[in-house]
Amino acid sequence: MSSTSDRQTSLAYIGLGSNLEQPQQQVATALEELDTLTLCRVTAASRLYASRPVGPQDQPDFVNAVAAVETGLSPLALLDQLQALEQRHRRRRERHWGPRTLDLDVLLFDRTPIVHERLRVPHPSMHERAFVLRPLCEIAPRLPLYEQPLSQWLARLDDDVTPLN
Ligand code: ROI
Repeated sequence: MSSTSDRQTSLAYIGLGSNLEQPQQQVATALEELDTLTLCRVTAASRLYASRPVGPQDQPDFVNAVAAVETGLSPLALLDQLQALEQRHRRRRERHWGPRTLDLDVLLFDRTPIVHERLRVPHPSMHERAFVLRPLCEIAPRLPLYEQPLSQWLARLDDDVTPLN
């Protein structure tokens, strides 16, 4: 987008994940596409990480990343844009907690907690997931989550998440 400086913008952190159909490519492309969404600009992106699946183990390893997105959209309008992008990747979700082509989650939206039937922010599981915290710490190590730095949350976890690039 050309400029977001003349309007009220927010900073959202988006988690990306894929474990189907060339996951590395899915995530790399999605990171570029985030920058093309209406009123969205990617201001930071983590490396890509390989991670063992959380949940059912009979599925491929995941590729995960996190992006910081400056946006003039409301949280729900951003969610709509992310879901449309998932659909353009022909998102498949074979079962609950099963493999998927592309998953885009709003992790944080400014410092605003959101409780809505479509969206909860902070993402309710992010503090217990190394595949989210490891890439997020790379781009925003001092960001607080429930009044503690992200790095402290990550230090509590078994971190089997490894950078790919
Ligand atoms: N596990 C990993 N490692 N990465 C993910 O992105 C991911 N996403 C999910 C579940 C199935 C919970 N497990 C995951 O939705």
